[in-house]
Amino acid sequence: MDKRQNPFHNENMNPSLDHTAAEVVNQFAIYGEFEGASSFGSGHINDTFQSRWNQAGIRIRYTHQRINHTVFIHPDQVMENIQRVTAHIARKLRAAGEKDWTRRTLTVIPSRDGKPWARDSQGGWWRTYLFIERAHTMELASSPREARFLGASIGNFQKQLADLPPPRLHDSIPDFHNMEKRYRRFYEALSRDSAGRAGKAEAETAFMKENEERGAILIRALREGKIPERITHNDTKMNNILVDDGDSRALCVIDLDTVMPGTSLFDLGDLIRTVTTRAEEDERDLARVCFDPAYFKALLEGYLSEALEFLTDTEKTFLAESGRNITQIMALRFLTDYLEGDRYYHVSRKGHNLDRCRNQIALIRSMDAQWEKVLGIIRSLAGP
Ligand code: ADP
Ligand code: GN1
Ligand code: MG
Repeated sequence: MDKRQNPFHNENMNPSLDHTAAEVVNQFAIYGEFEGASSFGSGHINDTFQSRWNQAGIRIRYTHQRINHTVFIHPDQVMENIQRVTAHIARKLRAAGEKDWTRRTLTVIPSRDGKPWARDSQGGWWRTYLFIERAHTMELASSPREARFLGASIGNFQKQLADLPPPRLHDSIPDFHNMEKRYRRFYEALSRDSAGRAGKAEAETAFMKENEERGAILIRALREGKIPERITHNDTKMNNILVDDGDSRALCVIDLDTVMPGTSLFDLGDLIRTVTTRAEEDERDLARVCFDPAYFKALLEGYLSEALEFLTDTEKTFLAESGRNITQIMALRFLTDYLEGDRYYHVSRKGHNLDRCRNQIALIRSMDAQWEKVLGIIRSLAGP
């Protein structure tokens, strides 16, 4: 196809990708007149597009994603998880008489032969969702009020999935938040130093070594059965929550590839990591990377308004540690990817992964500097 005629074409995109995107939309059970499409979103893993259709005079949009097949080696299992989880939430919303429920959970559009995915001629895996209108994602929270909504949405998401019928969901990425395994891979990358970068990351490496023991707390508690396994999202950074354009309330939890068994603390932790900071994850001006206790308090209030009824006493003892823990695992993963030559995360500049690692370490230091406040807030909201 001539790229000027290709509605998916985007100058910044890998040239083969716009072609395959255009090829794949017609495999999904979408009816109407195709009007155009473009790439969308800023995720680190998948490639996202929106398409526009005329259905008997009404403009309707869909979201299409090419699933990163290197990261998710069983895309069919990922889609089976997503289909079960979204259908379960949809049933609950409808039973509760929730208006507008198709904006409150993702809706999977099947392929024309009834599968929740379709393949392109390059071997790529694709999925399609209803495009959720009048909503946006945010990279930073701009008020404690927003932080409270975000916290409540993840507490509610965990609550909605607490009674998902068996079987157990697939582990879409086994050991995704397993700090001990992440450390093993980090040490391998460090000793191999395949990209010749270890010398540029000595301070960060030292930080990681100093914090190794503390970082293993959550995964050990889970393994030893001290905290329960639940169905969790595992990638609850705040830009994976769609927010209503009108009232800024959290509307829908998206990016469900990593929904699988985990601990509630992974999800709370990733929210703390992204909602309580005043700078984006790759901000280089580290003076701007500050943990804000007011956002932390509001986030916890929102989360606990939904989660207090199901959290065990032992889970509550780890609430404070959860944010520090997930921030540490991100620092470690960014550093490992930097050492391995940027093979995992999308990067858009030299040293991008090292910048992200430094940023996350700065956030941990800022949390540590205010740790007594963190503990005080937890005590006031969740008891001793
Ligand atoms: P990634 O894994 O790459 O982060 P996401 O699933 O988070 O991909 O999607 C990337 C972006 O696409 C989101 O931040 C959001 O802006 C947009 N998006 C994804 N799904 C939808 C949807 N169903 N409706 C509207 N926008 C969506
Ligand atoms: C990735 O897909 P995205 O951009 O929402 C990553 C998360 C990290 C995040 C860091 C499957 O999330 O684990 O926390 O980047 N997802 C996967 O921004 O590895
Ligand atoms: Mg995302």
